[in-house]
Amino acid sequence: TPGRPTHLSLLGIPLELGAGEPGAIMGPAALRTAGLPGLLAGLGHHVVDHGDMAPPAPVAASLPAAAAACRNAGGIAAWTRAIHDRAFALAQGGGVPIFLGGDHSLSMGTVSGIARHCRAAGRKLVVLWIDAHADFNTPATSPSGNMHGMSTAFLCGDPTLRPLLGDRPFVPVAPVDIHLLGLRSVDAGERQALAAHGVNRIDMRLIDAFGVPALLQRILADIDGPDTHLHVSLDVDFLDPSLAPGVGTTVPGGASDREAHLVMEMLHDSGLVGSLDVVELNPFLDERGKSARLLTELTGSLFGSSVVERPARTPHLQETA
Ligand code: B3U
Ligand code: MN
Ligand code: MN
Repeated sequence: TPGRPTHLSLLGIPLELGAGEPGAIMGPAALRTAGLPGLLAGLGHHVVDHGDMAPPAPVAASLPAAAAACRNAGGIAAWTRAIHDRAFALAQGGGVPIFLGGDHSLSMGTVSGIARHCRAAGRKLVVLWIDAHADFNTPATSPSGNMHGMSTAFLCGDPTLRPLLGDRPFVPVAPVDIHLLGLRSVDAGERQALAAHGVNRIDMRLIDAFGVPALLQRILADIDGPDTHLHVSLDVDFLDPSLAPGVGTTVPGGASDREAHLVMEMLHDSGLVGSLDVVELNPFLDERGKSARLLTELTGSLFGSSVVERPARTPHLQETA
């Protein structure tokens, strides 16, 4: 295994309230069935599987009308707070948390918890959002009301979504510190807002024209620094639906398995990755586990799986656990 062994903390988040159709609740189980914990341990890492989160009790206080109008808003608010607490605690405990979803609304909790940790630790947080979508809708712009399409807007501090986090300290992520990779389905309202806020966007056209290596190298060179924590949020629909059909929001023209592996390998070699979400896997829609298997292999690549030994840079982020 190139690179150093790392303390990895797996946490299953069986959440599907943010998605348009059910099934993502089974995501964590499918990733375990595909062998994810064993694969990571086999790479030499110290793996602790914290199991699945239990569904939190619904929030007592009611949400403001704008947020409350979204689908399952009360449930999402309760989950966001509970996930935030777990993510913050896991990050504070040292090591690299890996969050197994569950739909992409869970990242409102994971990334906000990581952002709070980074502020406490004096680190800069950069988010790499690997997804066909921008997830930058707000309750006002969303065509669906599905909250998995609003996560990045929440993280950037959209005031109508802020109440989801309740009394937890909210540390916003600057839009310029979010990098969207793999875009090919963006709503009109989102598109305007992304440009206005200066969110970094790499769409499939750029990937076709310039390839993964040049584009990712530019991001990594930009953010490189000993105090940078890179959070990777991997949505299954980044991948082409022919390779990963197990997701509710397939969009044609996605990444190949080779492109996706290269992204993960380059991220590993950077030594910058401090936390990971693997989201939107819907095993009910999968074909004989192929999406779960591919995601498991990609996660392996992110944590050092490699056919030929290659020297990796010493990770900046050292576990304390
Ligand atoms: N942009 C659409 C579709 C969508 C976004 N994220 C996912 N789907 N997974 C929406 O509903 O916000
Ligand atoms: Mn997404
Ligand atoms: Mn998506």
